Amino acid sequence: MEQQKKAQILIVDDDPIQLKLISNHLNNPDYNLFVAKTRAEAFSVLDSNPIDLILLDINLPDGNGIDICREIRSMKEFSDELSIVFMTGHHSNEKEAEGLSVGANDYIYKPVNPHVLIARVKLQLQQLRKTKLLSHFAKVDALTELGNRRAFDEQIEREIKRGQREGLPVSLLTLDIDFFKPYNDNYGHPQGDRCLRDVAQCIIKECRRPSDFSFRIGGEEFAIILYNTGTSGAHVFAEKLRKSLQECAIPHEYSSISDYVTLSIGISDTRYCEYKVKELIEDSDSMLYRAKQSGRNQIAS
Ligand code: GH3
Ligand code: MG
Ligand code: MG
Ligand code: MG
Repeated sequence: MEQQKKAQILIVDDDPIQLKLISNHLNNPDYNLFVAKTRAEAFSVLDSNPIDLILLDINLPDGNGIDICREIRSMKEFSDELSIVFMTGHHSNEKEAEGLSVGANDYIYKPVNPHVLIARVKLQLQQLRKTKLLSHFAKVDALTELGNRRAFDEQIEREIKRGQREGLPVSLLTLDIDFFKPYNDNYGHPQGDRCLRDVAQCIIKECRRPSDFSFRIGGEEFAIILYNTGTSGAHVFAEKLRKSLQECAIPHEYSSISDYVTLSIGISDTRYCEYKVKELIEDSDSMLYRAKQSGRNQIAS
């Protein structure tokens, strides 16, 4: 079982006594605590740490908690994988309702009771763990552990927008295993699944940069997005991947072109389709078709 990571908790309060008090209550080996006394400090901590939970005061010298909460909820990178709990001396139903309506997960009154604080923090972290697990399963292909079709659709949009913003190319590789139907028909479905996992491992091994993203988008079809890489770079990458699969030497007696499992790869590049998602995917697909038509186990761009 994977060891559970420490929860990262940010406490935001302009009152140093409160900060000390809350920190003491939450002093627990399972928690990693960060503190911030201002809005600016809070965002600086958020920028450079994977925070799970924020305990947020409402009145701060350079802003207020309600606006901070609203701002965080509008930032896509945080989505719902961050829990926000107001912790305030405002004993007002209106304020509490407002806090929850701008996206807070909970609202605690000060002075806090340590038992209540600990219990609520624990509950939030449990909820968060479930949310993260759900979003993992929604985006990961269970067979290969690569991103699934849904993850691909989201990522390609994101990377193309980023490429357009930064003026950098994005390449898309569409890959399809050659003669996989005869493989499956002859070796059986469980062996077919093993083959898909082996090919996926080969892909994972070659995607070395943090800006390389790989997916299984269909039965025996894969996609790789290479950020800041044009067609020629993508070609070098694809050739390395093709060689690497060759070295894996997965036997395939029923392939018409090789004794081993091979891939055909189509490549497209945003510079030829003005950063349009649909066109990029279509181009890559038609290049894959060309690679198949030209004899398989090859790359077309
Ligand atoms: P080509 O060289 O033109 O790509 O031919 P092919 O036989 O690979 O292509 P085709 O699309 O006809 O066959 C795909 C096969 O992939 C059909 C099915 O048997 C198999 N397949 C699809 N999804 C899965 C899966 O999840 N597990 C396994 N084991 N096989 C799958
Ligand atoms: Mg305050
Ligand atoms: Mg196919
Ligand atoms: Mg195929």
